[in-house]
Amino acid sequence: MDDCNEEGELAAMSNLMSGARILLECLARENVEVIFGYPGGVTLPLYDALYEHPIRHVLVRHEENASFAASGYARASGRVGVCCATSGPGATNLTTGLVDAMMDSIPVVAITGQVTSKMIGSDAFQEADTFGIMRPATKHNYLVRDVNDVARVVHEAFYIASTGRPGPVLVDITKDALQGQAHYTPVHEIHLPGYKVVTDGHAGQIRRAAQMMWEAQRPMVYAGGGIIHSGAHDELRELVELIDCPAVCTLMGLGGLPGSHPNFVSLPGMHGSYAANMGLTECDLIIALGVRFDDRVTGRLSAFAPHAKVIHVDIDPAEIGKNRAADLPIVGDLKRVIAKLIKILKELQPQASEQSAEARQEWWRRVHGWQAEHPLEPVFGTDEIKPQQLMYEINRISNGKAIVSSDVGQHQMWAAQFIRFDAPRLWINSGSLGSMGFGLPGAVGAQMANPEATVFAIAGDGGFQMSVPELATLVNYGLPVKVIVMNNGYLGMVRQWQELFYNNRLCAVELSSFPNVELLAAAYGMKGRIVRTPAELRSALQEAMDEPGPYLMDVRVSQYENVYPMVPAGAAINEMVLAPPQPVPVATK
Ligand SMILES: Cc1ncc(C[n+]2csc(CCOP(=O)(O)OP(=O)(O)O)c2C)c(N)n1
Repeated sequence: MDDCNEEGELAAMSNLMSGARILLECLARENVEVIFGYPGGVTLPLYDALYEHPIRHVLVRHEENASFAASGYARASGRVGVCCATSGPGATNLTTGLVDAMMDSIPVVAITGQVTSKMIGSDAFQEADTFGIMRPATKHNYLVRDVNDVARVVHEAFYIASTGRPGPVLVDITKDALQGQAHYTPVHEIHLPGYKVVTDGHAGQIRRAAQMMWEAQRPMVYAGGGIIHSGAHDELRELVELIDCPAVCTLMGLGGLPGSHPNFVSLPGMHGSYAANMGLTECDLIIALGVRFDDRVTGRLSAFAPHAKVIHVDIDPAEIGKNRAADLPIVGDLKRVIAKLIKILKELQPQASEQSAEARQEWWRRVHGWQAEHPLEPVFGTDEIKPQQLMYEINRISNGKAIVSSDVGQHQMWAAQFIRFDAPRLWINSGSLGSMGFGLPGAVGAQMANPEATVFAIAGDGGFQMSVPELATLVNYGLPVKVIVMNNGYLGMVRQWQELFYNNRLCAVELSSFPNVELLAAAYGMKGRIVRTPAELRSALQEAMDEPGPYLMDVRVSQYENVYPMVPAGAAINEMVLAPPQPVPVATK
Protein backbone atom coordinates (compact mmCIF):
# COMPACT_ATOMS: atom_id res chain seq x y z
CA MET A 1 0.00 0.00 0.00
CA ASP A 2 1.57 3.31 -0.99
CA ASP A 3 1.30 6.41 1.22
CA CYS A 4 -1.28 8.13 -0.90
CA ASN A 5 -3.65 5.15 -0.83
CA GLU A 6 -3.19 4.76 2.87
CA GLU A 7 -4.23 8.38 3.41
CA GLY A 8 -7.32 7.87 1.27
CA GLU A 9 -8.26 4.73 3.16
CA LEU A 10 -7.80 6.47 6.48
CA ALA A 11 -10.04 9.33 5.36
CA ALA A 12 -12.66 6.89 4.19
CA MET A 13 -12.46 4.98 7.46
CA SER A 14 -12.86 8.18 9.43
CA ASN A 15 -16.30 8.77 7.91
CA LEU A 16 -17.40 5.20 8.43
CA MET A 17 -20.45 5.68 10.59
CA SER A 18 -23.49 3.82 11.85
CA GLY A 19 -26.79 4.41 10.09
CA ALA A 20 -28.01 6.17 13.23
CA ARG A 21 -25.06 8.55 13.17
CA ILE A 22 -25.52 9.19 9.46
CA LEU A 23 -29.14 10.01 10.13
CA LEU A 24 -28.12 12.59 12.74
CA GLU A 25 -25.47 14.09 10.44
CA CYS A 26 -28.13 14.49 7.77
CA LEU A 27 -30.52 16.14 10.22
CA ALA A 28 -27.75 18.52 11.27
CA ARG A 29 -27.10 19.38 7.60
CA GLU A 30 -30.80 20.14 7.26
CA ASN A 31 -30.36 22.59 10.17
CA VAL A 32 -32.53 20.56 12.51
CA GLU A 33 -32.17 21.88 16.06
CA VAL A 34 -34.69 19.74 17.84
CA ILE A 35 -36.42 16.37 17.53
CA PHE A 36 -39.68 15.68 19.36
CA GLY A 37 -39.73 12.01 20.20
CA TYR A 38 -40.12 8.98 22.38
CA PRO A 39 -37.66 6.07 22.39
CA GLY A 40 -38.15 2.30 22.19
CA GLY A 41 -36.47 -1.00 21.34
CA VAL A 42 -35.60 -0.57 17.68
CA THR A 43 -34.64 3.09 17.98
CA LEU A 44 -32.07 2.36 20.71
CA PRO A 45 -29.18 2.74 18.22
CA LEU A 46 -30.50 6.20 17.32
CA TYR A 47 -30.78 7.28 20.95
CA ASP A 48 -27.31 5.91 21.60
CA ALA A 49 -25.97 8.12 18.80
CA LEU A 50 -27.99 11.06 20.15
CA TYR A 51 -26.24 10.65 23.50
CA GLU A 52 -23.20 12.46 22.12
CA HIS A 53 -24.81 14.55 19.39
CA PRO A 54 -25.63 18.29 19.72
CA ILE A 55 -29.15 17.98 18.27
CA ARG A 56 -31.70 18.48 21.06
CA HIS A 57 -34.29 15.86 21.77
CA VAL A 58 -37.52 16.79 23.54
CA LEU A 59 -39.04 13.84 25.31
CA VAL A 60 -42.78 14.34 24.95
CA ARG A 61 -45.10 12.15 27.01
CA HIS A 62 -46.96 10.48 24.15
CA GLU A 63 -45.94 9.94 20.52
CA GLU A 64 -49.08 11.62 19.21
CA ASN A 65 -47.81 14.75 20.92
CA ALA A 66 -44.43 14.33 19.23
CA SER A 67 -46.14 14.66 15.86
CA PHE A 68 -48.29 17.58 17.07
CA ALA A 69 -45.26 19.32 18.60
CA ALA A 70 -43.25 18.87 15.37
CA SER A 71 -46.20 20.36 13.53
CA GLY A 72 -46.46 23.26 16.02
CA TYR A 73 -42.74 23.90 15.55
CA ALA A 74 -43.12 23.92 11.76
CA ARG A 75 -46.24 26.11 11.84
CA ALA A 76 -44.58 28.67 14.12
CA SER A 77 -41.20 28.75 12.36
CA GLY A 78 -41.78 27.81 8.72
CA ARG A 79 -39.06 25.18 9.09
CA VAL A 80 -39.41 21.41 8.88
CA GLY A 81 -40.52 19.87 12.19
CA VAL A 82 -39.05 16.51 13.11
CA CYS A 83 -40.58 13.77 15.23
CA CYS A 84 -39.41 10.32 16.07
CA ALA A 85 -40.93 7.11 17.44
CA THR A 86 -40.16 3.47 17.80
CA SER A 87 -41.74 0.68 15.72
CA GLY A 88 -45.26 -0.67 16.23
CA PRO A 89 -47.24 1.35 18.82
CA GLY A 90 -44.79 4.24 18.77
CA ALA A 91 -45.20 4.63 15.03
CA THR A 92 -48.97 4.15 15.00
CA ASN A 93 -49.29 6.78 17.74
CA LEU A 94 -47.78 9.32 15.33
CA THR A 95 -50.53 8.78 12.78
CA THR A 96 -53.01 11.46 13.90
CA GLY A 97 -50.35 14.17 13.92
CA LEU A 98 -49.16 13.18 10.48
CA VAL A 99 -52.67 13.15 9.00
CA ASP A 100 -53.17 16.55 10.61
CA ALA A 101 -49.94 17.83 9.01
CA MET A 102 -51.00 16.34 5.68
CA MET A 103 -54.38 18.05 5.71
CA ASP A 104 -52.96 21.42 6.79
CA SER A 105 -49.91 21.16 4.44
CA ILE A 106 -47.30 21.31 7.21
CA PRO A 107 -43.69 20.22 6.56
CA VAL A 108 -42.86 17.44 9.00
CA VAL A 109 -40.32 14.62 8.75
CA ALA A 110 -41.20 11.62 10.92
CA ILE A 111 -38.50 9.06 11.70
CA THR A 112 -39.71 5.68 12.88
CA GLY A 113 -37.76 2.59 13.80
CA GLN A 114 -38.66 -0.72 12.17
CA VAL A 115 -37.83 -4.29 13.16
CA THR A 116 -34.69 -5.75 11.56
CA SER A 117 -35.11 -6.32 7.84
CA LYS A 118 -34.97 -10.11 8.04
CA MET A 119 -37.82 -10.08 10.60
CA ILE A 120 -40.16 -7.96 8.46
CA GLY A 121 -43.34 -9.88 7.73
CA SER A 122 -42.84 -12.35 10.59
CA ASP A 123 -45.19 -10.57 13.02
CA ALA A 124 -42.15 -9.78 15.11
CA PHE A 125 -42.48 -8.05 18.47
CA GLN A 126 -43.67 -4.45 17.87
CA GLU A 127 -43.82 -4.95 14.14
CA ALA A 128 -46.41 -2.86 12.31
CA ASP A 129 -46.62 -2.12 8.63
CA THR A 130 -45.80 1.51 9.23
CA PHE A 131 -45.05 2.12 5.55
CA GLY A 132 -48.48 0.77 4.59
CA ILE A 133 -50.34 2.54 7.39
CA MET A 134 -48.73 5.87 6.61
CA ARG A 135 -49.17 5.77 2.85
CA PRO A 136 -52.39 7.75 2.79
CA ALA A 137 -51.33 9.74 5.85
CA THR A 138 -48.25 11.34 4.32
CA LYS A 139 -47.08 13.23 1.26
CA HIS A 140 -44.46 10.55 0.74
CA ASN A 141 -42.88 7.73 2.70
CA TYR A 142 -39.86 5.47 2.71
CA LEU A 143 -38.85 2.15 4.20
CA VAL A 144 -35.07 2.04 4.56
CA ARG A 145 -33.52 -1.41 4.97
CA ASP A 146 -29.98 -0.64 3.84
CA VAL A 147 -27.61 1.66 5.74
CA ASN A 148 -26.27 2.88 2.39
CA ASP A 149 -29.64 4.47 1.59
CA VAL A 150 -30.00 6.45 4.81
CA ALA A 151 -28.35 9.71 3.71
CA ARG A 152 -30.07 9.93 0.32
CA VAL A 153 -33.47 9.15 1.75
CA VAL A 154 -33.25 11.61 4.65
CA HIS A 155 -32.30 14.50 2.37
CA GLU A 156 -35.01 13.55 -0.11
CA ALA A 157 -37.50 13.47 2.74
CA PHE A 158 -36.65 17.05 3.75
CA TYR A 159 -36.79 18.20 0.16
CA ILE A 160 -40.22 16.67 -0.44
CA ALA A 161 -41.62 17.85 2.90
CA SER A 162 -40.62 21.47 2.36
CA THR A 163 -41.09 22.08 -1.37
CA GLY A 164 -44.23 22.51 -3.45
CA ARG A 165 -47.26 22.00 -1.27
CA PRO A 166 -45.58 21.16 2.03
CA GLY A 167 -46.51 18.01 3.91
CA PRO A 168 -45.33 15.20 6.14
CA VAL A 169 -42.81 12.60 4.98
CA LEU A 170 -42.18 9.38 6.87
CA VAL A 171 -38.81 7.63 7.01
CA ASP A 172 -39.14 4.15 8.50
CA ILE A 173 -35.68 2.68 9.17
CA THR A 174 -34.95 -0.90 10.17
CA LYS A 175 -32.85 -1.54 13.25
CA ASP A 176 -30.11 -3.20 11.16
CA ALA A 177 -29.94 -0.13 8.89
CA LEU A 178 -29.51 2.04 12.00
CA GLN A 179 -26.81 -0.26 13.35
CA GLY A 180 -25.02 -1.01 10.09
CA GLN A 181 -21.91 0.90 9.08
CA ALA A 182 -21.42 2.90 5.90
CA HIS A 183 -19.29 5.69 4.59
CA TYR A 184 -21.13 8.93 4.91
CA THR A 185 -20.92 11.17 1.89
CA PRO A 186 -22.95 14.38 2.09
CA VAL A 187 -25.71 14.57 -0.49
CA HIS A 188 -25.73 17.87 -2.38
CA GLU A 189 -28.22 17.24 -5.13
CA ILE A 190 -31.62 15.66 -5.14
CA HIS A 191 -32.76 13.73 -8.21
CA LEU A 192 -36.44 13.01 -8.19
CA PRO A 193 -37.49 12.77 -11.83
CA GLY A 194 -41.16 12.14 -10.99
CA TYR A 195 -41.48 15.12 -8.62
CA LYS A 196 -41.86 18.48 -10.32
CA VAL A 197 -42.97 21.67 -8.66
CA VAL A 198 -44.27 24.57 -10.74
CA THR A 199 -43.53 27.82 -8.93
CA ASP A 200 -43.66 30.70 -11.41
CA GLY A 201 -47.23 30.77 -12.68
CA HIS A 202 -48.18 31.24 -16.31
CA ALA A 203 -47.34 34.77 -17.48
CA GLY A 204 -50.41 35.05 -19.75
CA GLN A 205 -52.74 33.86 -17.01
CA ILE A 206 -51.23 36.31 -14.55
CA ARG A 207 -51.80 39.19 -16.98
CA ARG A 208 -55.40 38.08 -17.53
CA ALA A 209 -55.91 37.84 -13.75
CA ALA A 210 -54.69 41.41 -13.33
CA GLN A 211 -57.15 42.59 -16.00
CA MET A 212 -59.99 40.74 -14.26
CA MET A 213 -59.09 42.40 -10.98
CA TRP A 214 -59.30 45.89 -12.46
CA GLU A 215 -62.48 45.04 -14.36
CA ALA A 216 -64.29 43.64 -11.31
CA GLN A 217 -66.87 45.81 -9.59
CA ARG A 218 -67.00 43.79 -6.37
CA PRO A 219 -63.80 41.81 -5.87
CA MET A 220 -63.08 39.85 -2.69
CA VAL A 221 -59.77 38.31 -1.66
CA TYR A 222 -60.18 34.85 -0.11
CA ALA A 223 -56.77 34.01 1.39
CA GLY A 224 -55.79 30.76 3.04
CA GLY A 225 -52.97 28.80 4.59
CA GLY A 226 -51.01 28.93 1.33
CA ILE A 227 -50.22 32.59 2.04
CA ILE A 228 -48.57 31.62 5.31
CA HIS A 229 -46.75 28.60 3.86
CA SER A 230 -45.27 30.54 0.97
CA GLY A 231 -44.39 33.60 3.10
CA ALA A 232 -46.54 35.78 0.82
CA HIS A 233 -47.99 38.00 3.57
CA ASP A 234 -46.21 41.20 2.44
CA GLU A 235 -47.26 40.61 -1.16
CA LEU A 236 -50.84 39.92 -0.06
CA ARG A 237 -50.94 43.18 1.83
CA GLU A 238 -49.62 45.12 -1.14
CA LEU A 239 -52.10 43.46 -3.48
CA VAL A 240 -55.07 44.16 -1.23
CA GLU A 241 -54.04 47.80 -0.80
CA LEU A 242 -53.36 48.28 -4.50
CA ILE A 243 -56.77 47.14 -5.65
CA ASP A 244 -58.38 48.31 -2.39
CA CYS A 245 -60.35 45.18 -1.96
CA PRO A 246 -61.95 43.57 1.12
CA ALA A 247 -60.23 40.37 2.23
CA VAL A 248 -61.22 37.36 4.28
CA CYS A 249 -58.63 34.98 5.74
CA THR A 250 -59.55 31.37 6.46
CA LEU A 251 -58.86 29.57 9.72
CA MET A 252 -55.51 28.52 8.24
CA GLY A 253 -54.82 31.94 6.80
CA LEU A 254 -55.36 34.15 9.87
CA GLY A 255 -52.44 36.56 10.21
CA GLY A 256 -51.74 36.33 6.46
CA LEU A 257 -53.15 39.86 6.36
CA PRO A 258 -52.77 41.71 9.69
CA GLY A 259 -55.92 41.37 11.79
CA SER A 260 -55.84 45.13 12.35
CA HIS A 261 -55.62 45.96 8.62
CA PRO A 262 -58.62 48.03 7.50
CA ASN A 263 -59.22 45.74 4.50
CA PHE A 264 -59.35 42.60 6.66
CA VAL A 265 -62.96 41.60 7.20
CA SER A 266 -62.73 38.39 9.27
CA LEU A 267 -62.84 34.66 9.06
CA PRO A 268 -65.43 33.44 6.50
CA GLY A 269 -67.66 30.38 6.62
CA MET A 270 -69.43 28.36 9.28
CA HIS A 271 -68.47 30.73 12.12
CA GLY A 272 -67.40 33.65 10.00
CA SER A 273 -68.83 37.14 10.31
CA TYR A 274 -71.97 38.36 8.57
CA ALA A 275 -69.90 40.79 6.48
CA ALA A 276 -67.44 38.08 5.35
CA ASN A 277 -70.19 35.70 4.31
CA MET A 278 -72.36 38.35 2.67
CA GLY A 279 -69.29 39.68 0.89
CA LEU A 280 -68.47 36.27 -0.56
CA THR A 281 -72.10 35.80 -1.55
CA GLU A 282 -72.41 39.16 -3.30
CA CYS A 283 -68.97 39.62 -4.83
CA ASP A 284 -68.42 39.38 -8.57
CA LEU A 285 -64.81 38.19 -8.37
CA ILE A 286 -63.16 35.84 -5.88
CA ILE A 287 -59.40 36.12 -5.75
CA ALA A 288 -58.68 32.76 -4.14
CA LEU A 289 -55.10 32.55 -2.86
CA GLY A 290 -53.84 29.30 -1.36
CA VAL A 291 -57.27 28.03 -0.36
CA ARG A 292 -59.22 24.79 -0.84
CA PHE A 293 -62.84 25.95 -1.03
CA ASP A 294 -63.23 23.84 2.09
CA ASP A 295 -66.79 22.89 3.07
CA ARG A 296 -66.49 24.83 6.35
CA VAL A 297 -65.95 27.96 4.24
CA THR A 298 -68.31 27.39 1.33
CA GLY A 299 -71.35 25.95 3.13
CA ARG A 300 -73.67 24.53 0.47
CA LEU A 301 -71.29 24.52 -2.46
CA SER A 302 -73.94 24.97 -5.13
CA ALA A 303 -75.01 28.24 -3.50
CA PHE A 304 -71.51 29.56 -2.78
CA ALA A 305 -70.60 32.91 -4.34
CA PRO A 306 -73.24 32.61 -7.06
CA HIS A 307 -72.30 35.83 -8.90
CA ALA A 308 -68.54 35.43 -8.77
CA LYS A 309 -65.92 34.60 -11.28
CA VAL A 310 -63.00 32.80 -9.68
CA ILE A 311 -59.27 33.37 -9.99
CA HIS A 312 -57.62 30.49 -8.14
CA VAL A 313 -53.90 30.51 -7.40
CA ASP A 314 -52.34 27.45 -5.76
CA ILE A 315 -49.08 25.54 -5.85
CA ASP A 316 -50.97 22.26 -5.98
CA PRO A 317 -52.74 21.79 -9.34
CA ALA A 318 -54.96 19.14 -7.74
CA GLU A 319 -56.67 21.85 -5.66
CA ILE A 320 -57.73 23.89 -8.66
CA GLY A 321 -61.23 23.03 -9.76
CA LYS A 322 -61.53 20.36 -7.04
CA ASN A 323 -64.54 21.92 -5.32
CA ARG A 324 -65.29 25.04 -7.34
CA ALA A 325 -64.42 25.50 -10.99
CA ALA A 326 -61.90 28.27 -11.58
CA ASP A 327 -62.50 30.77 -14.39
CA LEU A 328 -58.82 31.57 -14.26
CA PRO A 329 -56.44 28.99 -12.76
CA ILE A 330 -52.83 29.81 -11.92
CA VAL A 331 -50.50 27.09 -10.65
CA GLY A 332 -47.53 28.51 -8.81
CA ASP A 333 -45.96 29.71 -5.62
CA LEU A 334 -48.09 32.50 -4.16
CA LYS A 335 -45.20 34.74 -3.22
CA ARG A 336 -43.90 34.77 -6.77
CA VAL A 337 -47.27 34.87 -8.46
CA ILE A 338 -48.60 37.75 -6.34
CA ALA A 339 -45.37 39.72 -6.86
CA LYS A 340 -45.83 39.36 -10.63
CA LEU A 341 -49.50 40.21 -10.37
CA ILE A 342 -48.67 43.42 -8.53
CA LYS A 343 -46.25 44.41 -11.27
CA ILE A 344 -48.84 43.92 -14.00
CA LEU A 345 -51.61 45.51 -11.95
CA LYS A 346 -49.46 48.64 -11.64
CA GLU A 347 -48.81 48.61 -15.37
CA LEU A 348 -52.54 48.43 -16.10
CA GLN A 349 -53.61 50.79 -13.34
CA PRO A 350 -53.70 54.05 -15.35
CA GLN A 351 -56.33 52.67 -17.75
CA ALA A 352 -58.39 51.08 -15.02
CA SER A 353 -58.40 53.29 -12.00
CA GLU A 354 -61.12 55.89 -12.62
CA GLN A 355 -63.87 53.44 -13.39
CA SER A 356 -62.88 50.91 -10.76
CA ALA A 357 -62.37 53.51 -8.00
CA GLU A 358 -66.03 54.47 -8.23
CA ALA A 359 -67.21 50.85 -8.18
CA ARG A 360 -64.89 50.09 -5.27
CA GLN A 361 -66.37 52.92 -3.21
CA GLU A 362 -69.84 51.53 -3.67
CA TRP A 363 -68.60 48.01 -2.82
CA TRP A 364 -66.94 49.23 0.36
CA ARG A 365 -70.13 51.06 1.32
CA ARG A 366 -71.97 47.72 1.21
CA VAL A 367 -69.25 45.83 3.10
CA HIS A 368 -69.11 48.50 5.81
CA GLY A 369 -72.90 48.38 5.96
CA TRP A 370 -72.85 44.64 6.67
CA GLN A 371 -70.12 45.16 9.29
CA ALA A 372 -72.20 47.81 11.03
CA GLU A 373 -75.41 45.78 10.77
CA HIS A 374 -74.01 42.66 12.50
CA PRO A 375 -70.57 43.32 13.93
CA LEU A 376 -68.53 40.49 15.36
CA GLU A 377 -68.57 41.65 18.96
CA PRO A 378 -67.73 39.86 22.18
CA VAL A 379 -70.39 39.27 24.80
CA PHE A 380 -69.57 40.36 28.35
CA GLY A 381 -70.89 38.91 31.58
CA THR A 382 -70.97 40.51 35.01
CA ASP A 383 -71.61 37.43 37.16
CA GLU A 384 -70.13 34.74 34.99
CA ILE A 385 -67.32 34.86 32.49
CA LYS A 386 -68.50 34.66 28.90
CA PRO A 387 -66.19 32.64 26.63
CA GLN A 388 -65.99 35.52 24.16
CA GLN A 389 -64.90 37.76 27.02
CA LEU A 390 -62.03 35.39 27.78
CA MET A 391 -60.82 35.64 24.18
CA TYR A 392 -61.29 39.41 24.26
CA GLU A 393 -59.02 39.62 27.32
CA ILE A 394 -56.40 37.29 25.78
CA ASN A 395 -56.52 39.51 22.71
CA ARG A 396 -56.07 42.63 24.81
CA ILE A 397 -53.07 41.26 26.66
CA SER A 398 -51.39 39.73 23.62
CA ASN A 399 -52.01 42.80 21.42
CA GLY A 400 -51.79 40.96 18.11
CA LYS A 401 -48.31 39.64 18.89
CA ALA A 402 -48.58 36.44 20.96
CA ILE A 403 -48.52 32.94 19.52
CA VAL A 404 -51.79 31.15 20.23
CA SER A 405 -51.92 27.39 19.80
CA SER A 406 -55.51 26.31 19.97
CA ASP A 407 -57.22 23.01 20.54
CA VAL A 408 -60.46 22.13 18.76
CA GLY A 409 -63.99 23.10 19.68
CA GLN A 410 -65.99 26.19 20.58
CA HIS A 411 -62.98 27.90 22.17
CA GLN A 412 -61.09 27.55 18.87
CA MET A 413 -63.84 29.37 17.00
CA TRP A 414 -64.12 32.14 19.59
CA ALA A 415 -60.35 32.50 19.60
CA ALA A 416 -60.36 32.78 15.79
CA GLN A 417 -63.16 35.36 15.96
CA PHE A 418 -61.83 37.57 18.75
CA ILE A 419 -58.05 37.28 18.92
CA ARG A 420 -56.28 39.46 16.43
CA PHE A 421 -53.16 38.21 14.67
CA ASP A 422 -51.06 40.95 13.18
CA ALA A 423 -48.45 38.65 11.69
CA PRO A 424 -48.31 35.21 10.13
CA ARG A 425 -47.39 32.10 12.16
CA LEU A 426 -48.99 33.38 15.35
CA TRP A 427 -52.23 31.41 15.06
CA ILE A 428 -51.63 27.69 15.26
CA ASN A 429 -54.36 25.09 15.17
CA SER A 430 -55.50 21.83 13.70
CA GLY A 431 -57.59 23.36 10.95
CA SER A 432 -58.62 20.66 8.58
CA LEU A 433 -58.38 17.48 10.64
CA GLY A 434 -59.75 19.35 13.65
CA SER A 435 -57.94 17.12 16.07
CA MET A 436 -58.63 17.60 19.76
CA GLY A 437 -55.46 17.28 21.81
CA PHE A 438 -53.44 19.50 19.45
CA GLY A 439 -53.34 22.74 21.45
CA LEU A 440 -50.87 21.95 24.24
CA PRO A 441 -48.32 19.91 22.26
CA GLY A 442 -48.64 22.43 19.42
CA ALA A 443 -47.62 25.09 21.93
CA VAL A 444 -44.64 22.96 23.04
CA GLY A 445 -43.38 22.99 19.46
CA ALA A 446 -44.13 26.68 18.94
CA GLN A 447 -42.32 27.68 22.14
CA MET A 448 -39.28 25.55 21.22
CA ALA A 449 -39.19 27.37 17.87
CA ASN A 450 -39.58 30.81 19.50
CA PRO A 451 -38.09 30.76 22.98
CA GLU A 452 -38.65 34.51 23.46
CA ALA A 453 -42.28 34.63 22.33
CA THR A 454 -45.35 34.67 24.54
CA VAL A 455 -47.13 31.41 23.75
CA PHE A 456 -50.66 30.59 24.83
CA ALA A 457 -52.16 27.12 24.61
CA ILE A 458 -55.92 27.45 24.60
CA ALA A 459 -58.00 24.33 25.09
CA GLY A 460 -61.44 23.23 26.16
CA ASP A 461 -61.85 21.08 29.26
CA GLY A 462 -62.24 18.11 26.88
CA GLY A 463 -59.21 18.59 24.63
CA PHE A 464 -56.99 19.62 27.55
CA GLN A 465 -57.55 16.22 29.14
CA MET A 466 -56.37 14.54 25.95
CA SER A 467 -52.92 16.12 26.22
CA VAL A 468 -52.54 16.83 29.94
CA PRO A 469 -49.31 14.78 30.31
CA GLU A 470 -47.50 17.41 28.26
CA LEU A 471 -47.60 19.67 31.32
CA ALA A 472 -44.63 17.55 32.39
CA THR A 473 -42.84 18.47 29.15
CA LEU A 474 -43.39 22.18 29.85
CA VAL A 475 -41.87 21.84 33.31
CA ASN A 476 -39.13 19.47 32.17
CA TYR A 477 -37.84 21.89 29.52
CA GLY A 478 -38.79 25.14 31.28
CA LEU A 479 -41.19 26.17 28.52
CA PRO A 480 -43.17 29.18 29.80
CA VAL A 481 -46.39 28.35 27.93
CA LYS A 482 -49.57 29.88 29.36
CA VAL A 483 -52.14 27.09 29.27
CA ILE A 484 -55.67 28.46 29.37
CA VAL A 485 -58.48 25.96 29.76
CA MET A 486 -61.83 27.38 28.72
CA ASN A 487 -63.88 25.26 31.07
CA ASN A 488 -67.59 25.05 30.24
CA GLY A 489 -68.12 21.61 31.79
CA TYR A 490 -69.03 20.15 28.42
CA LEU A 491 -67.67 18.96 25.12
CA GLY A 492 -69.03 22.33 24.12
CA MET A 493 -69.05 22.13 20.36
CA VAL A 494 -70.79 18.75 20.35
CA ARG A 495 -73.24 19.96 23.01
CA GLN A 496 -74.00 22.96 20.77
CA TRP A 497 -74.89 20.67 17.86
CA GLN A 498 -76.96 18.39 20.08
CA GLU A 499 -78.82 21.41 21.40
CA LEU A 500 -79.45 23.00 18.01
CA PHE A 501 -79.97 19.98 15.77
CA TYR A 502 -80.85 17.04 18.05
CA ASN A 503 -83.56 18.61 20.23
CA ASN A 504 -81.14 19.30 23.07
CA ARG A 505 -80.85 15.57 23.80
CA LEU A 506 -77.45 15.85 25.46
CA CYS A 507 -75.66 12.54 25.26
CA ALA A 508 -72.06 11.82 26.36
CA VAL A 509 -71.01 15.47 26.41
CA GLU A 510 -70.96 16.32 30.11
CA LEU A 511 -67.47 16.46 31.58
CA SER A 512 -67.92 15.95 35.29
CA SER A 513 -64.96 15.38 37.60
CA PHE A 514 -62.56 17.83 36.02
CA PRO A 515 -59.38 17.91 38.11
CA ASN A 516 -58.57 20.78 40.44
CA VAL A 517 -55.97 22.62 38.32
CA GLU A 518 -54.36 24.31 41.28
CA LEU A 519 -53.51 20.88 42.70
CA LEU A 520 -52.76 19.49 39.26
CA ALA A 521 -50.36 22.30 38.42
CA ALA A 522 -48.66 21.92 41.80
CA ALA A 523 -48.35 18.18 41.22
CA TYR A 524 -46.54 18.88 37.95
CA GLY A 525 -44.41 21.58 39.59
CA MET A 526 -45.92 24.65 37.98
CA LYS A 527 -48.28 27.47 38.91
CA GLY A 528 -52.00 27.16 38.44
CA ARG A 529 -55.17 29.05 39.22
CA ILE A 530 -58.92 28.70 38.92
CA VAL A 531 -60.70 31.84 37.71
CA ARG A 532 -64.40 32.07 38.41
CA THR A 533 -65.51 35.67 38.00
CA PRO A 534 -65.15 38.37 35.37
CA ALA A 535 -63.57 40.64 37.97
CA GLU A 536 -60.59 38.29 38.42
CA LEU A 537 -59.96 37.55 34.76
CA ARG A 538 -57.76 40.44 33.73
CA SER A 539 -55.46 40.27 36.75
CA ALA A 540 -55.22 36.49 36.49
CA LEU A 541 -54.05 36.75 32.89
CA GLN A 542 -51.55 39.40 33.92
CA GLU A 543 -50.29 37.07 36.66
CA ALA A 544 -49.82 34.32 34.06
CA MET A 545 -47.91 36.71 31.79
CA ASP A 546 -45.70 37.85 34.68
CA GLU A 547 -44.84 34.29 35.67
CA PRO A 548 -41.47 33.37 34.13
CA GLY A 549 -42.39 29.68 33.89
CA PRO A 550 -45.40 27.78 32.57
CA TYR A 551 -48.84 28.59 33.97
CA LEU A 552 -52.07 26.62 34.02
CA MET A 553 -55.37 28.47 34.26
CA ASP A 554 -58.84 26.99 34.52
CA VAL A 555 -61.31 29.65 33.44
CA ARG A 556 -64.88 28.74 34.39
CA VAL A 557 -67.07 30.18 31.68
CA SER A 558 -70.83 30.14 31.21
CA GLN A 559 -71.78 26.63 30.27
CA TYR A 560 -74.41 26.97 27.60
CA GLU A 561 -72.98 29.65 25.34
CA ASN A 562 -73.03 28.83 21.63
CA VAL A 563 -70.80 30.08 18.83
CA TYR A 564 -72.52 32.55 16.49
CA PRO A 565 -72.84 33.37 13.68
CA MET A 566 -73.39 29.81 12.61
CA VAL A 567 -74.09 28.43 9.17
CA PRO A 568 -76.03 25.20 9.77
CA ALA A 569 -74.71 22.14 7.93
CA GLY A 570 -76.10 22.08 4.39
CA ALA A 571 -77.08 25.77 4.40
CA ALA A 572 -75.67 28.49 2.17
CA ILE A 573 -73.27 30.85 3.91
CA ASN A 574 -75.68 33.76 3.64
CA GLU A 575 -78.21 31.68 5.60
CA MET A 576 -76.43 32.32 8.89
CA VAL A 577 -78.04 32.03 12.28
CA LEU A 578 -76.78 35.24 13.80
CA ALA A 579 -77.73 34.90 17.44
CA PRO A 580 -79.44 32.47 19.80
CA PRO A 581 -83.14 32.15 19.11
CA GLN A 582 -85.19 34.21 21.57
CA PRO A 583 -86.81 32.00 24.23
CA VAL A 584 -90.42 31.31 23.32
CA PRO A 585 -92.57 33.31 25.78
CA VAL A 586 -94.60 31.18 28.13
CA ALA A 587 -98.25 31.44 27.15
CA THR A 588 -100.52 32.68 29.95
CA LYS A 589 -104.29 32.43 30.08
C1 LIG B 1 -59.75 13.65 18.54
C2 LIG B 1 -61.13 14.21 18.39
N1 LIG B 1 -62.19 13.54 18.88
C3 LIG B 1 -63.44 14.04 18.74
C4 LIG B 1 -63.65 15.22 18.10
C5 LIG B 1 -65.06 15.77 17.91
N2 LIG B 1 -65.20 17.04 18.64
C6 LIG B 1 -65.11 18.24 18.03
S1 LIG B 1 -65.25 19.52 19.07
C7 LIG B 1 -65.51 18.49 20.37
C8 LIG B 1 -65.77 19.05 21.74
C9 LIG B 1 -64.58 19.72 22.31
O1 LIG B 1 -64.84 19.96 23.67
P1 LIG B 1 -63.87 20.81 24.54
O2 LIG B 1 -62.48 20.35 24.37
O3 LIG B 1 -64.36 20.84 25.94
O4 LIG B 1 -63.95 22.24 23.87
P2 LIG B 1 -65.20 23.23 23.72
O5 LIG B 1 -65.94 22.85 22.48
O6 LIG B 1 -66.05 23.10 24.94
O7 LIG B 1 -64.60 24.58 23.60
C10 LIG B 1 -65.46 17.16 19.96
C11 LIG B 1 -65.68 16.01 20.86
C12 LIG B 1 -62.51 15.88 17.59
N3 LIG B 1 -62.61 17.01 16.93
N4 LIG B 1 -61.27 15.37 17.77
